[in-house]
Amino acid sequence: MGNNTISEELYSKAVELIPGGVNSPVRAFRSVGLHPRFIKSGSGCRVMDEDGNSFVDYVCSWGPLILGHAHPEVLEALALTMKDGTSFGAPTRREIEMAELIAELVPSIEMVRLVSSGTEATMSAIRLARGYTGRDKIVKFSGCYHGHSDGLLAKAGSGAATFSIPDSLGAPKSLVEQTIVLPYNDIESMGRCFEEFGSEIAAVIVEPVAGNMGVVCPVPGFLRGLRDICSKSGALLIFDEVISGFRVGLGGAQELYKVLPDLTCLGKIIGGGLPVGAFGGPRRIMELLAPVGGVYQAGTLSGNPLAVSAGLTTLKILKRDNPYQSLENKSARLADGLGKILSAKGLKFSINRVGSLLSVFFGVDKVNNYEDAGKADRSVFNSFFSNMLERGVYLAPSAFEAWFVSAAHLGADIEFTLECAEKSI
Ligand code: HOZ
Repeated sequence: MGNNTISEELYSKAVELIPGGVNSPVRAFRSVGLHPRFIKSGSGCRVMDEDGNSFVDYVCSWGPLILGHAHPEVLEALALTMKDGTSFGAPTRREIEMAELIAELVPSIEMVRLVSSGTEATMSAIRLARGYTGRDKIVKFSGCYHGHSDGLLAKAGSGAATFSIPDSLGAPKSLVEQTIVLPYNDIESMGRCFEEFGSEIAAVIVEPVAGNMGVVCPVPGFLRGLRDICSKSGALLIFDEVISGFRVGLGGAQELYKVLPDLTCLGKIIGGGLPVGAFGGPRRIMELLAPVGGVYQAGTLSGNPLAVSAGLTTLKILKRDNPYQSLENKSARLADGLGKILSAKGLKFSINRVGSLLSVFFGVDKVNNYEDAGKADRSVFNSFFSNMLERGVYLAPSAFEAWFVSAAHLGADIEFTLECAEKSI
């Protein structure tokens, strides 16, 4: 035990008390054959582990930290809010401000309900869609991940893909049978599905930029096609913008691709690093929620003052500073640099990127869906991952996850990352 690192010692203790030693599977380094680093602190684009190692961080808490770690304005807002108490289970002034700002910035949202996680947002949006349409079936796409509620754990991405459990044990068969799974980016199969089951389908849920099988961009016409088919059949189109919301632009993927869903799910960035999710849409649908309508949905800590304060401050900063062009430039430099390094070494690869969201797939030359992603060479990823970690770059420990660039990553951090990549391939 004497020569172990502090992270190793903490990990051996954690596995005795917490399943797998982690409170969310994606944090385990199992699929890359390592033990997780225990993180002590974060500042800007860097995290520090318990052993005193510092890393340029591209996990950024799996997406929320678009402004980087410990942003001073977010911390100040939290400190001020905290002085008045931490939770009331009653409405507070900032929740209105937050709803107003979300409705202003996200094109399809008129009304919004705050929850505490992305999982809650998608689960509630599906219930609302079923209540609104009076239908039971839903359509999702393989490799998309919409949180861990039963009916959405069918051919799921993220940790479910990383650990080869795309269909979870314990999800009732009768419920999963209501979920139709189709290939991403394949509008023909969607058309065929609707010819057969159209009148039974309540909703189609999709990540408009997929971020949980690595990053997969929508091919031209895919999102528009989904919109048209849903509108024709009366099914609701749900965009899961938990990752893409406020990430690929202020108005999310719906603004970028100019396709409006009926319902939008948000999370990650809107919590500024605290637990928040949200779902929203037009008044005619949203007012079916209790206490106005008959679709029940609730939460003790929904709209929690601290979470709203961190989220609202983050959204205000994004609106004020509009960092998206700068994020685009840095991320393009990173992706181009990585591409040049891989090409010079004669390796086959595909780098998928939308703004500050990107993925590198090794050993394949295009990735348009989950099947393509599954062909990527995981052993090359695993050695790349551990070499990068050794050199001070912290990537998500899975070939099926995205890299997140934040406003706190400076040009020098990108160049450092490229130097490390050059030596790590
Ligand atoms: N969407 C995140 C990873 N792709 C989820 C993070 C988690 O599962 O902990």
